[in-house]
Amino acid sequence: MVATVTSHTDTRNRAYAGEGFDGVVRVAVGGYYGTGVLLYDGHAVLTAAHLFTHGSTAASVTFETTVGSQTATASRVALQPTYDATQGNNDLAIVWLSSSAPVTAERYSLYRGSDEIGQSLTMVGYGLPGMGATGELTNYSGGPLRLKASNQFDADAGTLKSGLGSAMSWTPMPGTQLIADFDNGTTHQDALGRLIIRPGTGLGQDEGLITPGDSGGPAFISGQVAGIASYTASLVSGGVHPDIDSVSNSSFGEVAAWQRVSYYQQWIDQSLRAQYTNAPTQPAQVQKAATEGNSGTSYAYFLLQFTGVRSDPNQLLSVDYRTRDGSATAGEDYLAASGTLVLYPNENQAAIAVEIVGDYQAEPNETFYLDVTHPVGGSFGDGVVMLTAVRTIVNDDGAWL
Ligand SMILES: [Ca+2]
Ligand SMILES: [Ca+2]
Ligand SMILES: [Ca+2]
Ligand SMILES: [Ca+2]
Repeated sequence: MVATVTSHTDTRNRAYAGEGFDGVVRVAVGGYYGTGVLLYDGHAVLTAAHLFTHGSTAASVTFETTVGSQTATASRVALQPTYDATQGNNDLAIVWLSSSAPVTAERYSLYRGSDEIGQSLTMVGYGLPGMGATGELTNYSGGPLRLKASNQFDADAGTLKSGLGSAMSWTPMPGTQLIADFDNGTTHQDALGRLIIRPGTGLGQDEGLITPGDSGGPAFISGQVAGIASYTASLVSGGVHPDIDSVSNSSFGEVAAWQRVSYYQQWIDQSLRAQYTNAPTQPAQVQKAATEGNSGTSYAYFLLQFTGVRSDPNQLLSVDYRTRDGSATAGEDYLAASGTLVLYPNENQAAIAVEIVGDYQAEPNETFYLDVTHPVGGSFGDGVVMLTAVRTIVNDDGAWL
């Protein structure tokens, strides 16, 4: 994926296994390919809805991690309910895996802030390689490559539409798509500088843009998923034509759009939670011990409840959470998890799922903790700044001596 400043044969743009991007996957749908990103629950991949517009919903996902390549089939696909193929709006899909993802693949949290514009991003994906000066390599015949590049979110797509009007043939929903341009350091190819006066001539050799096959791939801010690759465009407005070659090919002077994950966090979070099997819905159902299992991962759940009254019914409530080792070790016995749990309007409780790693090794029963901090919109009670719960992983592999 990713058109870059230097050639794809330059290792600077490779996202090799073990470098933090092993949760970025290749998604196959029918005969079409895109990219996706493994979400925090270890069972679902976020990608683009438009991968599913060719008549097939039979999807598979390929991981490349430190233990090699593994392909998992999808058990379920959900397109964003208001996806609009004509306008490219709400272009998101969630693909659930028929089994848990490899434990060697990173799970990623969502970027939940609304301050993306002006921040730099790292894009990763399996699209066609190419170079900014000449565009994507349409005749590329090598195997799929996972590449990475950087850029900066310069504008909301709605701002671009306001500035360009009919020079843009589609109408993005304001606030839902983030735009970056492919700079080569010159003002002439500074597309957003010239089109809507958002000047910036790029990140030098780190700069890049998405290409075909990157659709659905993540744009990370600080290691969290902030955008999902959606489309590119070679824009012309009045006498301004920043594209270096006037061909739509992900070259210098073009722009790209990512669906804005922070805008869609409620749909993503609630879709994931709805697929948790046997999650507790009341305190009496919470299981403080979880049987280890023998392969893949299974969930231990924590239940967060808000028992107060919202000052405003539309207020979002949230807490931060982070696992901590007891006698169990993160990465071996369970997978470390941290993030923000948001309770949306009309929601007063939700489960946090932590993955327990199954194996056949006899061990003692072991414990780990979940620390919950920073309540927003509520409190833990006078003077209480942290809540801690413990879970026991119960050995199921015979006597441990
Ligand atoms: Ca740029
Ligand atoms: Ca620029
Ligand atoms: Ca071009
Ligand atoms: Ca076991």
